[in-house]
Amino acid sequence: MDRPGDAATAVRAAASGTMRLDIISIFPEYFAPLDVSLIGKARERGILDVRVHQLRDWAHDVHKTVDDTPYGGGPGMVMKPEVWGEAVDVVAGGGTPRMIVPTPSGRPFTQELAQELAAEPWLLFACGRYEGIDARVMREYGARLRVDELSIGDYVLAGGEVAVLVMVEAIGRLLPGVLGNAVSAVDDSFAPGAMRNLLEGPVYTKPPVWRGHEVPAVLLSGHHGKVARWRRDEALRRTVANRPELAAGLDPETLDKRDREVLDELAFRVGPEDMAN
Ligand code: JFH
Repeated sequence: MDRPGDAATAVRAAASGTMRLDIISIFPEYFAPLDVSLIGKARERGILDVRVHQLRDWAHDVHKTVDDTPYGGGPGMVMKPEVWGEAVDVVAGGGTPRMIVPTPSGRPFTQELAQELAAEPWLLFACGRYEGIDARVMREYGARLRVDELSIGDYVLAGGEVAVLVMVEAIGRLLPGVLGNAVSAVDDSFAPGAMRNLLEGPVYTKPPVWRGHEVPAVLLSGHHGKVARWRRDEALRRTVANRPELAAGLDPETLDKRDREVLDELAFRVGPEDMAN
């Protein structure tokens, strides 16, 4: 297998459009997992070109300071704009990567956004720590680049690094040639399209009985129509149990008679929320 710097890899990059990912962080060690598994293989194949940068390389004082106290008071520290400015200027160079800044106050990172980002040639991820990055950094680069402040969920991490790992994995598996089975990525629960708003049901493999637990007989029947119907029943049940807000948003027009039976058994009502009380 050839290496990302090889001539063969450079040729493939130019021909098939390698995605370049730059990541700026004070903890580059966080990104060791990008050397393994799906993303590691994509890098070996020349599909992904990942470059991790130490933010402190652009801090000039003896202590390599990247943070300072917040204007207006309050707890914690804020990342200084000058260090970020030098880092992004050098990493972006004269180019125009799409800049992604994880933050708990960003717009949601969704499967739809992962698909949109998977079509970009170059992404630059800026990982904050402490209470975040001085807002003028996003203002400055928002005038030159497309800047997205994104949240991976409603909980507070200690910094942007883990959010970037999540986003890189979600985006990376959508790139052509990354997944062994090219069709699996388009069939995801949250992919925009037919099965949107329905979670996946349970899955099983051999043996048919394990510690006394049987695989549902319908899956061994070879009856494709019955299997599809059973899977949809299970998907509906699981969606009602785990994500009632998704189930409530199902379009009644997309529900057949059997769907309505399953939902009736669960005493679940589809449609706009009742605002009458
Ligand atoms: C990040 C951190 C902000 C401020 C009340 C709630 C938050 C701590 C950089 C993304 C998601 C993150 C995330 C991303 C980047 C950074 C820690 C930020 C505050 C006020 C406290 C620093 C967190 N989806 N969750 N977390 N932090 N508080």
